Amino acid sequence: MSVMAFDSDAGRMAERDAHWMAAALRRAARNTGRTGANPSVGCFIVASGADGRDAVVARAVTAVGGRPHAETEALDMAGERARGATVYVTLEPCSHHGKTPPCVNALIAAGVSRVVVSVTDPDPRVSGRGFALLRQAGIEVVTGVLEEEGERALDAYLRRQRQGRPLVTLKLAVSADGMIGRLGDGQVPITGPQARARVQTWRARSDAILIGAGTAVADDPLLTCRIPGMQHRSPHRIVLDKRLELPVASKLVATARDVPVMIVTGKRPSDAETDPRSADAVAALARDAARAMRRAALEAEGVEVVESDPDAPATLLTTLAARGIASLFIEGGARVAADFLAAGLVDRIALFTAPRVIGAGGIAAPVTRDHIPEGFALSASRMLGQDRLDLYERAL
Ligand code: AOF
Ligand code: ZN
Repeated sequence: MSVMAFDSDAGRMAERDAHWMAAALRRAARNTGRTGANPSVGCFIVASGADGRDAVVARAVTAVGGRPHAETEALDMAGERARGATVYVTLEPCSHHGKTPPCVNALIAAGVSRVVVSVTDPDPRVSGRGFALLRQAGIEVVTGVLEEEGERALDAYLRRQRQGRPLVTLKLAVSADGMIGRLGDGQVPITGPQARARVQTWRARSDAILIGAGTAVADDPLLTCRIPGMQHRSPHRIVLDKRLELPVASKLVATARDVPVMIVTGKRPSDAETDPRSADAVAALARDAARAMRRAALEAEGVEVVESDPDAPATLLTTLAARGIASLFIEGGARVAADFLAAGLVDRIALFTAPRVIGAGGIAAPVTRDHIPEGFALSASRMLGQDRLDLYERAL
């Protein structure tokens, strides 16, 4: 049990609330990217001891997979010690009967006296109702504590709830001469080991990674998180593959039973309009048959094939959000990056610039430090070994 002393002065209350909310936010970060369609929420239950000191009686985070919710976990841990205590929670407690009963009911039944929250839940089943029910039960409710930090911690969930699409981060590794690779050369190493390790931790925190078929075929990447102890945190891998070109022998397909692979492909072209006896129609039928066989072969290996127009990034993002994907990490190549940027659907750019020179035959990067798309502002920079990392964010 950790103990912390505070001035009894009422003016120190805000400071105390901010202190415990910061602790709840740190706890929430533990399961970011691991709670499925549910946000990772942190919860601390703090009781005042007779000596006026705060004592933590429970700390919890939304469980892996999204349930139980943080508050019910914390209340279970606290037991009778929750009575009269203050509950710090990073998101408004839920008021709906979903896959689990409402957290507000559990908080009321436990007899807590105060609930301090960072962010109001935009889920239409909750949104303000959680606060109202707690207040009706005579519980003091304080909202908006460390709200900016809370919004940042829940950014992917909030984006999905408010805009119906995932938060999109575009990662690019660019050589000193502004290239992302070399035509026909497969994977060309651009960044060093520290930058690559950083990319793998981002993979672990994302719900899904997306690449284009060109990159999937040329590079034959695995796209998993291989940091020791974090291998189980690899996200879903998505390939935009209009013509179903991903080889059954690729590393992605070979590992599809361990880490899910989704192929997004175009709808089958309509077979109307042409004369069914024409050469065009016969060729189209042959193409359809070959495609159906490739699809069956991929599905037999455990790959999920989804039909959505790969040239319409907005539609694709809506499809992904409906499947519970709240954070998407785009890893290549140039065409996919350019398409998402042009559609205004990139929220953050993680740009690595390496000292290595690619030279002749290079594939030009759609973004470099000298050519940052309009609307993005630099939010952080650092060196990782020899490579420079610049993070850019789109102003909301
Ligand atoms: C909480 N605490 O830890 C989380 C909450 O499908 P269900 O029943 O699990 O409900 C999902 C919704 O619950 C989700 O959209 C969000 O509103 C809320 N998530 N709420 O009280 C938690 N993860
Ligand atoms: Zn809940």
